[in-house]
Amino acid sequence: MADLEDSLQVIENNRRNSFTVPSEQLYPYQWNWDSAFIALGISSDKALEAREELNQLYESQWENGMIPQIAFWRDAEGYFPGPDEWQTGNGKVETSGITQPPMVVHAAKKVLETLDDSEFLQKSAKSLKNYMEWWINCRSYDGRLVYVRHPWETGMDDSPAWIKPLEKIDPGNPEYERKDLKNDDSSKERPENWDYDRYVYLLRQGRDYNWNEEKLREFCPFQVADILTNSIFARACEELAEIMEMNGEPEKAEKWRMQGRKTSEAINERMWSAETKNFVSIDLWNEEKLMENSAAGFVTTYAGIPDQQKHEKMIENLENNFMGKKYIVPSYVGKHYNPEKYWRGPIWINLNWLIAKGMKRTGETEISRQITEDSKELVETNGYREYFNPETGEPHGSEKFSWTAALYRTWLLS
Ligand code: 9WN
Repeated sequence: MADLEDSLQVIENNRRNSFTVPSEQLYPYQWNWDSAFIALGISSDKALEAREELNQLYESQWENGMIPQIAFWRDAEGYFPGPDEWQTGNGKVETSGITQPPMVVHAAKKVLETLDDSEFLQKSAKSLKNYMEWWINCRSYDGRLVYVRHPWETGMDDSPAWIKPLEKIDPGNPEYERKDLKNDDSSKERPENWDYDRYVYLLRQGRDYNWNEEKLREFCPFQVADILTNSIFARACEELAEIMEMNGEPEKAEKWRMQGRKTSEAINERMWSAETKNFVSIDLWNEEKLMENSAAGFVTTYAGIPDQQKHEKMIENLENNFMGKKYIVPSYVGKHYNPEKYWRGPIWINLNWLIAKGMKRTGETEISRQITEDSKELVETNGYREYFNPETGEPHGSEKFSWTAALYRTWLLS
């Protein structure tokens, strides 16, 4: 039976000293946005552990401000690509050379609401400001939209939106051994070798350029303004402003509020597709909108971005194309839809959490309620799994997945 105690147990079993692995089975290290979701899920009743989770994440931050996607704090088997492949880090810990959506700002704000801790406040203010400045300095052309240079940075690795930009890459015949195909199910559900060849190509290119962002801006073939990352970034700007206020820095707070507005405006101006009736990502090499109908577009509501007209069209799309399934919200609908394949259709609890929160913020309380109820039911019936089939509710991917347990708790606690 899923409940507060049981979900906490999942997280505690996945904790390794000062951080929590997404799942021992598949992902035995610290992941950036996973840790943020985990901290969020325990922020109100286990705030000290949540603080430790984030402090450990801050420890992995690079000198240039980037907080990496993975920090390899321990030796572990069973994950590719490991530290030997990335060959980088910050001197304290080996890490990957890319990042993930900046959910950590929201998590830190939540922990700061529970804990009166000036040391953690100062540390968070400094680390998060550096991280957010890194996005603008190293990952933006216009100071408004930010870009990613690897599908793993989006957290939605094999989203059909990445097919077009990845098609431009000829990876040759890279040698590597996948470790994620642990059984027949995972072979069917995880991304294809076609995608992995290109993931590895981009990784090795980053390594060849010594993770130099300026050089990679010149040469990296995958440069995408991802709608999910930009929406989370816009909200993170608002919340960084609040953290700056708490830290007695009102001028910096104003600067981040402005940044959030600038990013939101640019999203309305540049990332809307009237044809798809959704916000979409952009391939920045040729300014091409990646027209796939992904649930990522609905996360714009999480930062209150859509203007009225776009909002209405987008809800029409959500109701007509995403809500016909037994459970909502499928991560994608369209010609590449597969209800069991990773980010090509299954329901992911973190995406549902973001959309439910956004729907509530923008006045769509009934949709928000429905997403929350469906998500809870999926977990209560099938356990804390990584993803679920929207047509049957059948669970897939890793068992005892940390962010599923953590976000389930936020619903029980609210
Ligand atoms: C690559 C850890 C991570 C999540 C991502 C999810 C999956 C990794 C992988 O697992 O990605 O980062 O190897 O498939 O797509 O969102 O952070 O849970």
